[in-house]
Amino acid sequence: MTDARPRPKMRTVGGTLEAFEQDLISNLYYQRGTTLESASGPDGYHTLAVTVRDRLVGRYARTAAAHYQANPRFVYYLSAEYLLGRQLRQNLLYTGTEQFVRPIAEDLGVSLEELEAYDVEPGLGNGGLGRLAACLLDSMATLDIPAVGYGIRYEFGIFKQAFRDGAQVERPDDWTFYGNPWEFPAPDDRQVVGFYGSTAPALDDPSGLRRQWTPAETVRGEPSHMLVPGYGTPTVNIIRLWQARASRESFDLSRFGAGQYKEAVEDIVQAENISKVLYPDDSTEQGRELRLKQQYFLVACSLRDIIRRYRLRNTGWDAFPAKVVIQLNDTHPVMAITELMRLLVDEYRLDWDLAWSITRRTFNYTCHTLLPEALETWSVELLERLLPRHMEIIYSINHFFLQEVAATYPGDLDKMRRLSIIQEYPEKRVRMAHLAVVGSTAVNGVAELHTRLLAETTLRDFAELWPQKFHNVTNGVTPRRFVRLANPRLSELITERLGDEGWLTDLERLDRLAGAADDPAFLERWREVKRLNKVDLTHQVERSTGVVVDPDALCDVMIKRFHEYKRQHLKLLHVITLFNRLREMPEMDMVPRTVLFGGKAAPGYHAMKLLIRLVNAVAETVNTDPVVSRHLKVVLLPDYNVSRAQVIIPAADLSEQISLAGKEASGTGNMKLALNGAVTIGTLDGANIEIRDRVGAENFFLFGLDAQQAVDLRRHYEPRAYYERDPELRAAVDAIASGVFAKGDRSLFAPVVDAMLGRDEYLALADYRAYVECQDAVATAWRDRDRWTRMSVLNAARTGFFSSDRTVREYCDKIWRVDPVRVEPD
Ligand code: CRA
Repeated sequence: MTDARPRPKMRTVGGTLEAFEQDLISNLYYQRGTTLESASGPDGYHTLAVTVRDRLVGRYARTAAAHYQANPRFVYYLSAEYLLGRQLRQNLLYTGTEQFVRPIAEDLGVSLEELEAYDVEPGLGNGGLGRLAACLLDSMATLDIPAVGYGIRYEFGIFKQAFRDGAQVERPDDWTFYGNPWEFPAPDDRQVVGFYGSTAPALDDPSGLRRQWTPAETVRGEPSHMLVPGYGTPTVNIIRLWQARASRESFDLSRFGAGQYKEAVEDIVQAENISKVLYPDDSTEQGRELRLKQQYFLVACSLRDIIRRYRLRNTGWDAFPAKVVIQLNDTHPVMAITELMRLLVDEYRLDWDLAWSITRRTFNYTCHTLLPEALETWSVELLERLLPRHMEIIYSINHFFLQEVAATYPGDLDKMRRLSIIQEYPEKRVRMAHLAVVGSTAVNGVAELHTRLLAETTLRDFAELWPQKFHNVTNGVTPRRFVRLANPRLSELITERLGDEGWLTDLERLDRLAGAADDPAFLERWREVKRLNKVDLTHQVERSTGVVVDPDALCDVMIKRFHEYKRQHLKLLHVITLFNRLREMPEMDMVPRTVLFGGKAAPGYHAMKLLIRLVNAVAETVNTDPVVSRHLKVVLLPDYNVSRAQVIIPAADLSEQISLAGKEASGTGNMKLALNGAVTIGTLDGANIEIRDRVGAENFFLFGLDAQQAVDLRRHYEPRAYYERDPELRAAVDAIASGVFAKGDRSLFAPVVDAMLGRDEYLALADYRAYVECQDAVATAWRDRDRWTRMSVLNAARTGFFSSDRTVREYCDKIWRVDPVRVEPD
């Protein structure tokens, strides 16, 4: 793994253009076994990828050496999801080799864009939580924090979304079809994990707390890692992904010999299914055995690896919490708490109290939701079967915890019942969030409002019991991917204005742009950047949907998973209102708009799949109406993912963040859009509040109920009253009911109407009038070009706080207490 090439003088591992070209040709020859004359597209891509990747390997080796030398406290980030985005451009940027590729590619007669078409993004996550994990890892590396991310190498990532007759169809995401040049297998570090079986008392343990588990089934976890380079630093961390493999004995040779081909590989299939697919549900649980298996597989492999790494430089267990801090990304990896207890007590023979003290000091938990249905629980019956020893450990943890509770609140049985890790009714289940809080040092929410509501509602009893455990760490996003890579034009303009690229690692420097918001020449250039980005987006929209949109129209975007609480249906009611207005008054002078939706619905989430159909149906009706389509276009861009986000976000004028207040934990798309100069229309929810505080109320379109008002209204809410009172709302709902968007079929979208007029769970009708009026104010503001551009500039200038570098610094200060380790420069 040594890098024998001459060392460049700059802080880039790029070397010279000639050396890069030489390496390319030699990699093509020796790695792909082909020549320039006969290379295919994938050959070209793969060769470029490994040539760039190799420039990171030297840095990685030096990082590992520096970490070994320093023996620091490490952050281990455990997450069931990572949405890393495409790797090629990122790594060209981080290695400083971007500059070489264009001239070389030109020489060779291919374009970077052609090669990039083969750069598949690993879709190992659903949405915000998975992308947050990737942003935090990017920032940890950039800040030289010794860290390892652990996750699962799903064979199939988040499904690919297509539309057939407007309905979502899901196709498997075979992301490694062409191989994954960014990944290094590490077979020597494989682990074995057990499932099922039985437990028995340990002979020499009078306390009865140590027991022996004999699993009935074992599976191998094979790791590979992807490199996570820091920006502007030689640090390269890794993310280690586990893939399930059957143990070699699983192949039944005798059955195969007897012609029983299916039966012969049955065990293999069963074992390898564990890492087969990412569960494509966002915030709701399916309660499936395989999912629990996945979760345990991830934590069991990762903990063994963490202990292996710890033991490279340390002996004994006393120092473990000083050297290891494990961050649990939501509840999916929370079984790690019980697994560490099992390892320490049963296998390393520590006594219970010491093991518990070590465990509690090692873990921290980030909660990402407020929705009760998203709080994971597992049935005791399933746990007893799949992980019998872990269930016993949970009972013991709960027993000691409830003793603590009883001592604090003597006689308060209600309190005990509410705090217990075990839910008793209607069936016995393990509350993973409770286990997480009990077993962690710190618990954090992901935006100020979220943290406050967690402490007041969802985790209230815990916040009363242990107030000092609760922290807020507002989410952030990496400016490298979401500004520099996604929006090179804006980045150049910013760099020119600020004098250097320092803002990319110190994002609050963007505030110096605020002065430029009054400079007409600057505003003109800002607008020009936006326009060019919108032209790019227009091409993408036309390519993937055939719809032609006007780059000068207001680009109004709502990009996020389809979920009722996010209220895509409220946006749709607004769209239909504009449609109705134009139909009624064809001559009206309406601000031209392109409304762009992007997002997937969980395959089993029928209400949202129907809403997707409705969005597509409305789009079709609007876009083909000769009058309406002159002012309004509606597009649902298929297969929204990180790569598409990178095209949409730089082009957006208006950012839709319209969840019902009190439901969106934070949101991170809101931050990405504001940083790229989109103005937000939003409710007082999640991080919207903090965005508004920073950009100023005059640069943010606020509407709707706040969290408290929403709770109060919910108690006596009657959506029909709003429908009856407001003619425009009635017309919009009636339009859906009438079948105009379904070729006259009144039944197709009836469930959408029924949900709105029936319960309207997320109070869309209550917020409708305020929302439409706010959108009218948006249109008025848009007509004043300079006013709008000023708002746009100020949104970017004042949202530097939302860099994930700041988020990571806060985790370091409040929770992790880790120090950076400097790596020898190139
Ligand atoms: N769905 C929240 O809903 C938040 C991200 C990242 C979510 C978002 O509001 O920005 O996490 N929660 O913190 C989640 O996945 C399991 O809960 C999300 O992405």
